[in-house]
Amino acid sequence: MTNAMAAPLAPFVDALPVPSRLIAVEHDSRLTVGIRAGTHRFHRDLPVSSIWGFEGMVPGPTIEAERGRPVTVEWLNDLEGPFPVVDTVAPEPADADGVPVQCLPGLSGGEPNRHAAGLTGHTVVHLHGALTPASYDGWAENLFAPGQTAVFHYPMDQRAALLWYHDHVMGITKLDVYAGLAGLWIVRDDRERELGLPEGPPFEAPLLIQDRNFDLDEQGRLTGRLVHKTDPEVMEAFPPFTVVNGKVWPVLEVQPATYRFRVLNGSNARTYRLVLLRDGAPELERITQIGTDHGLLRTPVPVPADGLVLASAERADLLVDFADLAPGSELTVLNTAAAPFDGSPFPALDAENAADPEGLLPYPQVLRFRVAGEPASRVSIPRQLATDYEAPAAEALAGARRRAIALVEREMEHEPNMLTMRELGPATDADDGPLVTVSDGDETTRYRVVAAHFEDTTTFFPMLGEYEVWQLINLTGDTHPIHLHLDPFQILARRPIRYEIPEGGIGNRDLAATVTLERDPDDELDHAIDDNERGLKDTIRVNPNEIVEIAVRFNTYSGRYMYHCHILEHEDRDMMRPFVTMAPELMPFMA
Ligand SMILES: [Cu+2]
Repeated sequence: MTNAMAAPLAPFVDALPVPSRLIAVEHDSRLTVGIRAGTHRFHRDLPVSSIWGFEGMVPGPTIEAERGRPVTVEWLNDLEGPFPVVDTVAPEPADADGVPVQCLPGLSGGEPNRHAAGLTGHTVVHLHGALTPASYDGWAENLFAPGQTAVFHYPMDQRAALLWYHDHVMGITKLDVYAGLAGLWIVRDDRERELGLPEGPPFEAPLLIQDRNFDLDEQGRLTGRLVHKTDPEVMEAFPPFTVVNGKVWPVLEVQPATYRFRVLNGSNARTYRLVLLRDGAPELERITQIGTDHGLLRTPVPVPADGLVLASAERADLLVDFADLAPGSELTVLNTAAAPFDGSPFPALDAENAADPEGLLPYPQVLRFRVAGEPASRVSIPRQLATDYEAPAAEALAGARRRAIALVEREMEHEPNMLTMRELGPATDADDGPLVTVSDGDETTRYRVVAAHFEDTTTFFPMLGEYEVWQLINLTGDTHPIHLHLDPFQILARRPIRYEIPEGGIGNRDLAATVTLERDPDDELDHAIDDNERGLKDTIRVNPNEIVEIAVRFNTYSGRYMYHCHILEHEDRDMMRPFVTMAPELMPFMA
């Protein structure tokens, strides 16, 4: 018995596109990138779609930079309306047959959002994962309108890694990125070259994974018109068609050789758990992960037994070995993660049965590899990769400033739920309002909320050069990928919690909750830290019933930055907060 729905598009018929490369040193490290409306064909059998893209393309060009060679980009906003995406909330979560509307193309009875239709193209560009001075980091309120340009300087004083640039406009990032405003950015350095890793085509290929949906015409045929559809029960968009480098379910011809795939989940909300199958059986042992968000791991690691989990904005640098395969062999990448993702496991052995419309995963297909041509180079995988970082020492963290943030979903009537970060400060005995208590063994800490919304007073002022430990306390039922701008961090712990929130405990600003650091009896997650999370990260998954502790040290740039959930629908609906990095000698002058 299968849950699979008949797909309205044929999988694995379009070749995987390779985004055009813009190599900075070939342009004297001065680039001009137009941001404009364009057209794009997402599948052989779809009409062309109107999009907004960098250079009018989906995805934008892959910019390649060298460590230590600063790059200047003139971002030239040439956008014009009409906004190419129909945004809608369907009136019901399922159609007359009980199929969740998010699994289906078309508007499902939803009215087009006229405010979205009226967007004319204000934008701002953020380079995710870059160590960028605050002026050029793409603050979500510092917009440039059509006809205006922004000249941003990127020092590139950072290790080799896969970054990505994308629109970051307050409140509408979910729409602008969905319209196509995203592209990859690769930093390269000598360490990677010493290791002899594949660089450039054909043996290195980026895989930018997104999900998209399209409208229907009056005859029920797919048009290419992009649709961002949510429903009364799910405020995030989980579109049914998986798109890699801009094509729905593409196929890549590979030689019998080792390939390096630079994988980014660029979806609005969907988390993927990727499994590689041949003849229906998982072959995850072909995959070795060598890098994560901020570049190389210390040592290569296998992907987790269930598959490679990537939430929105997470990256993986993978070596995949096809060298032993005969021409004609086919391998398929499937996604086994239901949505909204809550960390629940799914065995790789069952990947062929992952289709789950109830879990907003009607089509698990992602990508296919087809082996063809002559055997070529097999890369021997070095045992030692990065040597420039270690887990922070206990002594270094002993005096670290500790911060606590509760992740909270506030149920709303007649409008989508609000997701917020509640920054917690110590409560005094005089505080008689709602409190959050966190009990760890005999020790109980009492907190009150000191900030709840983006525009509330800034309360985080990290000192440059000093370690901080941030506790992310998930009091919601879903996994949130939390992203810090500026410097990378390392995960210290994932700790199971049980908690209670009294009736009415989640207010507009207040929060009452009792959190205990022990496993909830109904909790089935293992709360493990995967080997591939023990690198330099800028986005970390915080699962339900869990506190994630990270160690972060901001080193170079003073200024106002943001941290936020990278589910774009959450980020746009208030799951974002500022912080200000400070030079210590300026602190005495702060009021
Ligand atoms: Cu979130």
